[in-house]
This record gives sequence, C-alpha cells and structure tokens, in this order.
Amino acid sequence: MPIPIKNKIILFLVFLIGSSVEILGQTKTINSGWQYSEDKVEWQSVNIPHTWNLEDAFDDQPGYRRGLGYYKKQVFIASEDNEKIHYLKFNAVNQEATVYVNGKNVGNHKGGYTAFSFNITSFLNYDAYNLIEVVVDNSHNENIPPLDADFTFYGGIYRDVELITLPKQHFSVTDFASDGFYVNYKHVSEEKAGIEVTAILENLATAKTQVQLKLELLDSEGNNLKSRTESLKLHSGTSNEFKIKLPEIFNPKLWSPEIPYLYRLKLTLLDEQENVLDYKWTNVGFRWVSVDSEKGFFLNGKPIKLIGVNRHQDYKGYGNAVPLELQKKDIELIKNMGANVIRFAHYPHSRELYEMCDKLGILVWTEIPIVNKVTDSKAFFETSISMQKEHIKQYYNFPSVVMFGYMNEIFLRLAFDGKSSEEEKNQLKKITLDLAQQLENLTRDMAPNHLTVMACHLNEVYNETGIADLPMILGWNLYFGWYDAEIEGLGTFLDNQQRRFPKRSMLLSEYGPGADVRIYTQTPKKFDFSIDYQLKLHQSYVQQIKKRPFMTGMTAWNFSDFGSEFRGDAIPHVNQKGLVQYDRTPKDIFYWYKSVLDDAEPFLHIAATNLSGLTLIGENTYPVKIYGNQSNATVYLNDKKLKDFAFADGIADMEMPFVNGTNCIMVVSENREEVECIEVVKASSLNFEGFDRFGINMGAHFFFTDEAQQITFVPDQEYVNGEYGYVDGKAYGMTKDKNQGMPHNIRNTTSEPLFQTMLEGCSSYKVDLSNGNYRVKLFFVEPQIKPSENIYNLSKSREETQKQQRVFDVYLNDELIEKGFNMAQTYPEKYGITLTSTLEINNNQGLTVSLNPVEGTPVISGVLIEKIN
Ligand code: GCB
Repeated sequence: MPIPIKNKIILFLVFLIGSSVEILGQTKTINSGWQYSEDKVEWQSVNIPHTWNLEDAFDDQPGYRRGLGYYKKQVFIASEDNEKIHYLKFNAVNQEATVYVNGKNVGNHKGGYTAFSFNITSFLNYDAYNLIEVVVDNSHNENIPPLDADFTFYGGIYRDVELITLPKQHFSVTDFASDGFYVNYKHVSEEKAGIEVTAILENLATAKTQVQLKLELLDSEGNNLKSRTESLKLHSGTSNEFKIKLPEIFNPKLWSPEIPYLYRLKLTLLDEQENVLDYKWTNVGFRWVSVDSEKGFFLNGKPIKLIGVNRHQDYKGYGNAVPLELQKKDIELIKNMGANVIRFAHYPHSRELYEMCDKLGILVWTEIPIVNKVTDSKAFFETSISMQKEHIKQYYNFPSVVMFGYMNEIFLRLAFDGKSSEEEKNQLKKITLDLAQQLENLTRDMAPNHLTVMACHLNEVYNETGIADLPMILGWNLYFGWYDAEIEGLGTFLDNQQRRFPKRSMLLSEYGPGADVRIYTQTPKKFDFSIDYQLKLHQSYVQQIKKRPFMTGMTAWNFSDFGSEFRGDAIPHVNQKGLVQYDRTPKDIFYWYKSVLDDAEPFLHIAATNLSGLTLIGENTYPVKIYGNQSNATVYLNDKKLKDFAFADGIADMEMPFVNGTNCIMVVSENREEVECIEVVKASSLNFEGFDRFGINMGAHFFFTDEAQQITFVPDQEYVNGEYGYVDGKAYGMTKDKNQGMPHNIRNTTSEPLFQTMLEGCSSYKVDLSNGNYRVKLFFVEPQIKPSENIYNLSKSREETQKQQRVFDVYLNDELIEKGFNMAQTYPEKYGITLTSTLEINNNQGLTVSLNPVEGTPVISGVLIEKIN
C-alpha cells in the first residue's frame, strides 16, 4: 500500500505588517482522507497518491479495470478567506477527470499525465465544509492519447491535489496549470547571459489595479546579482501578460552535468503599499544546446555524448501512485550510475523530478503520450495539442529540459495492421503526419530554446512519410538482438540511415533486452531473459554508439522494470528491460554502466549476488564478472589469491574454483575493496553428499533461482553418464530468435522461467541418483493455448501451434504416477502443475522419468529431487 503522505503545506507566506501577521497566500496539499468508490455505494478511505489497479494489473486474470472511479472529500474554508481566490489543482489524474464542488460541475480535464486547475471561488461556502467530488475515468477513449502502449494505464488520482488560496492579484494558476511565468534565455554565452521573463498576472478584482513586479537573480549562495522592479497596471477580469528583461550578467557560470551551477530567480508581486501579493521562484541554469548531424550533440558549444536512460514512473507495489520521495531516489540512482540524460517516457513525470535533474546536472527529454497510433478525429487532435501546451508550459522553466517530444512509435499499430485497406492506411499516415507537423510547429514556436524530438520504431514508414524529417533530433527505438535480427545490426542500420539522410541528427532513444535476475547462463541467447544476455547486448550497443560521432547519444530502455499488464515476460505483467528491478534493486548491468560512465570515485562490483545457490555437478569452475572503473585489481577466493588482473571496458571475467558451501570472493584495487559471499552446491556426482536437493530446469539452457522453492534449478543437457539429462525430445518453443519457451503468464505460480521452458517429445529422462529414498516433484504446463495479442513480442517465429490433444502416462522408473495425464482438460489455461511422489532407488538403477504418449506429444518443465534418507 502506498505510504500515506500527510497533508503538507507547500508554501505558506507569512508577512509582518506592523505587528500583525497576515497570511496572504497559501498552497496546501489535500491528499489525506479522501473517500473512494467504484460504484458510489461502498466507500473506502484512501490517501492520494492512489490507484485502483494495484492488484488487478498483476493478477492471473487478463486485463484490469478500466472504467469509473469516484472520489470525494470535504474541505473547510474559513470566513477570513472570503475575499480570496481559491483554486483546485490536480497534478495528475489518469485519465479523465470531472470535478464538482458542492454538487456543481467546475470542469473537466482529459489526459492522465499533466496538471490542471480550476478556479472554484464562486462555488464555495465560507465558514463551512465544502464537498469536492471527482469522477475519474480510465476507460479506453478514442480521443485521449495514449490509445495503446506497453505500460499499464492505472486509473486514479495519483499525484498531489492542491488547494491554492490567493489574493485577487496573482500569478496565473490557470494558464494551462503552469506557474504563471516563463523564463526565456537570451544570448547565453561564456561571456554573458540574459533572461527575459514573461509573466501572466491575474487581476480578479472588479477594478483596474496597480501592482509591482520585482525580479531578482541570485547566485547559488543567495547573493543578489541583478534585480528589477516594474510598476504594472492590471486590467480587471482578464489575464495580463508582461515581458520583462533583467540586465545581463557577465561571465556566467554555465550549467552542465559536471557542474550543474544554478542561479535562482525570485519573482515577487506587490501591491501599491508594498504588501506581498504572490511569490514564485525558479532555478536558472545558463546553458545552450545544439545538434550537428555529423558531430552529434553540443552543450555550451562543446560536444557531449548523451548516455542515459528512459524512465517510467511506476514502482513495485505502488503502480503509478508512487510516493514522491521514492521517485526522487530514482533520479539519484540514475545520477549515481553516471548517466547524463533521462528520457521521461512516455509522458511528463512529476515536476519535482525535473527539478532534481536541474540540481544534479542531468539533461532531460520530456514528451507527451501520443503512442503507437492516432485517431482521425478533431477531438483527438484538440486533446493532443492542448496536452502539448500544458506540457511545455508546465515544464518550460526547468533548465535541465533541453528536448520536448510529442510522439512515440506512432506507426507501430499501422505496421501490424492486417485489416485496414491500403487506402485507409494512407489516410492514417496522412493525418498522423498532419498532427505531427502541427505539434512540431507548436513546440518550436512555444519553446524556441529547446530541441524537438520524436521516437520511431524500426520501420521504413517513418522515412517514407517524411515524419522523420520533422523533429530536430530523430529518436530511433532499436531492438536489434531482441525483437529484431542480431545485436551487430545496430551499427549497420545507423550508418545506412546516416548515408541516406545526412542532415538528420539521431539519438538511440530505446534499446535493451528483458532480463530477470533469477536467470543466468554461460551461454546467453537472444530472448532468454538472462542477465548475461543483457550485459552482452548493452556492452555492444554502447561500443557501437561511442564509435559513431554522428550519434547524439543513447537512452537505455528502461531504467527500471515496469508494469505492463498484458506482458508475458519472465515476470508476467512486468516489462523486464530495466537496469534495476521493479523495486529498484540494481541488476548487475547497472553496475557495468556505473563502471564505464561514472568516475566520481573508485568503484568495484562483484557480480555474484544473483549466483547464490549456484549448483555445479561435475564442473570445476564458474565464471564471475567483476566490474570496476579502475585499471586493475586483485581477486581472492576464500582468502586465497587467484590473480592480478586488468579491467577491459569496465569488466573482467574470473573463473572461480568454488567449493561446496559458502564462498567469499574479495576484490582489492588501489583504493577499494569489495567482498561478496555466496552459497554454492559443488559435487562431483549426484551423490547428495553436502546437499540434499537437486533441481533441473528442463528445456532451458539457463540456471533459474526459484525463490518459492528455495533452490536454483540447473540448466538442462543431453544425458551424460553419471549426471543427468534427456535421452530424446527437444526444447519447446526455442528458436534462433527466441529462447524463452512460452511467453506467457503461468497461473498459480511465480516460477515462470521454470514452467515456460520445457522439453517436448521426451519419452525418457535420466538422473543418475545414488541409492536411497527420494521425494520427486515434476513440473508441467500445457503450452498450447492461444498466445495473447502482444505486439511487443515481435519475434518472426511467433505462430500458433496447432491445437491438439496431449495425453500421456507418467512413470518414475517402473512406477506409474499419473495415467492419461491430460492437462488441457484437467488444468485449463496455462496452469502450473506439480506432481509429487516418493520412491526408493536401489540396485544403482538411478531415476528414469518416462512420459509415454497416448495421444500427441508429451511435455515436461522440470524436476526437483529431494533426498529423504
Ligand atoms: C518500444 C516502446 C516501449 C516498449 C518497448 C518494449 O519500442 O517504445 O514503450 O516498452 O518498446 O519493451 O518493447
């Protein structure tokens, strides 16, 4: 459950006038104590942030509730405030909200990722409780982007709700819910820098009013560098826009990832008696950016290769309703990894995170969620345009924001559309281009100091339609070595694009394979979800991009694993391409990036945590990777020196002669020391000396650490005398391009990688156990169920197998343990099945699991053997 955030007062202005204290304006969050209902009959108390899809987006039932959710709350408004103006501001509600105050409709907002606000003054009662009601709808709506995407559209009020009380003259709260002022950078160079502020001021009094606007520019220590006060006349009942320049400063300290120097701009609105009416501030970072289609990205006139991550906002156990403090830790972690860029995908994230990017020195790509396809309707266009206006206005003042985007893989659905006619497809291309052009123009117009961006998927349609020529930087989301062809295909593709379109600047806006920390192997293969394949792909991609000066940079997909309800990754409902896990525990790849990107301090990492439980029968050593940002180090195993070594590309592979039991690896470099201890089962044969359980992940080439069963299943192999293996049969669903077995959620288990991989057509499986009594568990699942429509599993080999009966008898040696086993009939819908029996082995006959077909081809996913005496 989300940790409740207490109501907090964000800004509480207290001013001394004579001896009395007057509070002129205040903004307070009203997050606590809302009532929530699905049907307006049963209500429960909730705090904001809240979503109603926390459970059903992760359960075994396909789909999650997309519909209406009702929220209500009473708010007391004091009579002292009856001369003030009151606003409600919602920082994000997914995805449509209709707000009522005391039963009256005060407004509606479409779009789940930007803020919106309403003036509720005329609806309020003073010295009384006022009822706020919000009807939230996360149903599919043809006129609200995103229509379709690879992330869960959790419904609810999931960012702060604020009650803002202000005097009649104030910075606009309703100019697309921005801060009511915009900082434009003028002539920024190493020699000088200037800013011009556009302020939108409201006067909600009935008469014209004279006010003063005071601008002050402070350095990071708080010294006042420049200031200017303007006397302004505000017309009543309308917004008043003013542009005010501050005198330039000379030799400004420039903002960059290395030195994110921030100035601060204060804006104070005063009445004629110099009472403060309203107050704002923002970070100012002097920087300028440009791109060159041959030389890449430039910050402050110097080349910089952007290397960083995409980020989604959701978080294990919270969905999109994530406490801000947890989210902030993400940005710290991303900086700690050494990244210099974040793409906030595929929608605007909490504004506080952008402020952190200002402070920490991380360049930002931010975008709105027009993903996969558009609707040919006036309403869709209008929502999209207004969403981009909100986006630009709300995120304009963050100096870290250098790229504004508006579309992601907008032809993805079209590329997989087998139904529409050519004519319909051409029409869709035309209107998509039209919307893109409108958004591009709007963005250039509204954000002249920024770069425009868009991300495409691997398809010629972006070139052919000309959409790829619109943005200043073209992002390519490229999954060579995952959904497409081989890892090395990346460079060839980019070189080819550069030859064909030499004037375009390109950024690799997404790349990365799925990776599950429970899966590891010495023979990583495409689409196997192993952490080893993740390293292989990322390492090669970084090398390929670094080699190409024309590439502006790269952002890995994704910083973290994230919820995507329809997915069948190794953890179902979760996209596992993260560099960190869904709960933000780093995967080893995170540390590899840190080794090559971050040189702030000496760093070492022993990539062994996930190997704990490793079982080695007959093998002598297992390679462990050491990461580091130094040139060399020395490695020890169980206090014995193994060797001195040098790092290459932040990495060194060490063969470890592990012993049975606890093993401690120590790595020592000039100024760092790291120790990691893991448990290893090591035996020359299956004699069960020093261990009492042994599991095999049948049909898989990888180890799988199963938390529920507290064991690491070893990879499968063809039968080796004295060990174990299949006598016949083959691994199910494994192809050159896909090595996951069966890309589905398996019901009633969390051990998907055990069940998803299986042997098919194996009539005899041998395990050379020594004599004794054993408990044997066999694992099965019926793989032949229609795969769900998953456009993100783009493997060419995806095809439906013919439906057929599969009936077989199961024997352990001569003992029949299941007759006429028919999973499709007895356990429908991909149910993970365990058959457990005990048996005695004598006469050194070992164990043979026999699957005798009655009809169709038998399958088996794994075996777990426990010696009982
Ligand atoms: C993409 C999409 C992103 C997906 C990602 C994936 O190209 O832009 O939203 O999550 O691929 O993992 O398939």
